[in-house]
Amino acid sequence: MGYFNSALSSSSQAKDDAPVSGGGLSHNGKFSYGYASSAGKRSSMEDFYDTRIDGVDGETVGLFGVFDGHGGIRAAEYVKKNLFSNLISHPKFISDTKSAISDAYNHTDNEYLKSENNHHKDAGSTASTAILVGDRLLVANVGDSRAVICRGGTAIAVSRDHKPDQTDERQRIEDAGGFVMWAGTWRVGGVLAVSRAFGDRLLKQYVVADPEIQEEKVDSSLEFLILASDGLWDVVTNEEAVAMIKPIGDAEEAAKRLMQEAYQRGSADNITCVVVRFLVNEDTSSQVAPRNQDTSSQVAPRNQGTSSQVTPHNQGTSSQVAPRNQNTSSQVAPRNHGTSSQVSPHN
Ligand SMILES: *[C@@H]1O[C@H](CO)[C@@H](O)[C@H](O)[C@H]1NC(C)=O
Ligand SMILES: CC(=O)N[C@H]1CO[C@H](CO)[C@@H](O)[C@@H]1O
Repeated sequence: MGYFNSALSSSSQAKDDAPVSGGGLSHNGKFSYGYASSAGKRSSMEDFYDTRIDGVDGETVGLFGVFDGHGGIRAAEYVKKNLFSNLISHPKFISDTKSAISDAYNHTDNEYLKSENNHHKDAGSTASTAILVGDRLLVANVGDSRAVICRGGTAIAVSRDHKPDQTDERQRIEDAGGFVMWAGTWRVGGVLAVSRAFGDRLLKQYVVADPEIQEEKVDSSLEFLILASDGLWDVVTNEEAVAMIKPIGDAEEAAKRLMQEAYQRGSADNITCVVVRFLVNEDTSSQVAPRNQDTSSQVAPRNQGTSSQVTPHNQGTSSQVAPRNQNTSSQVAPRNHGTSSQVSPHN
């Protein structure tokens, strides 16, 4: 799988904090996705995201993630570059997806810590990811980014925010010899406001990258999924977010709408939203959808001005907030409005 190579080159830029957005459609016509990301009111950007559609063992798979960094961008950037590659190449990715996800999280965290040696000790990252394999949606989470679905019109959180004041999290930290202390908010060791994360070398015994994973069936009642960093969830409730984008068929427009709303409500943090719309539930029950179909039999999703849209199949649609990988973000998706970039102070 060579689709990650392009993420490595970098160029520097300073910049305005113009938001980026983009999106795409799965080759099998079963889902579309969109993303929108903004540095928000402050100028540095530590949110990253990845959206990919790929084929593994004949299955179309979708991989979506939001990675909110702290203490610098190193951990979030690393996770964005490596987590999904590690996952897709896991031998049990299709047969035992849950274990593969746990392993990939653990492995990616270990490799990150190795690669950083003693630098960037404070860098860490959340990961809120959604993996689509056939009619299964697996949501895995570490930290306080959040996944919410709309099922049958109702907003349902499908991840739990990992905060140090949660009883079981606090217990786990204390059992490992750590402590949780109030310092503006509850913090592990008086320092970190999330109880699980990638990186965070100094707190690693307590702040683990062990994901909680929930599985959802993709059926006719599942309408869409939102993944977002706390820049959204700090100012918009799950119910509000779902109600706001329910009428918006275009996933990119929906992601932008959420980002703009959070910004307008004064979110002071980085804001990154990914929206995945499930298109299986259109009235196609009688229609047989053959696998490996060629384009002539492809189902066209409703509501979507897709005529000019190209399907980024097998394209490693990696996308990124930080402008240092400008060249990758422009190849993300044909609809990418890649309006320049974000500041990403590299240190
Ligand atoms: C994570 O990986 C380390 C090193 O390979 C291993 O010792 C540990 O048991 C793993 N933890 C989990 C939860 O899989
Ligand atoms: C623009 C903005 O809010 N930047 C923030 C992104 O998040 C990091 C970590 O939370 C902050 O340090 C930045 O100021």
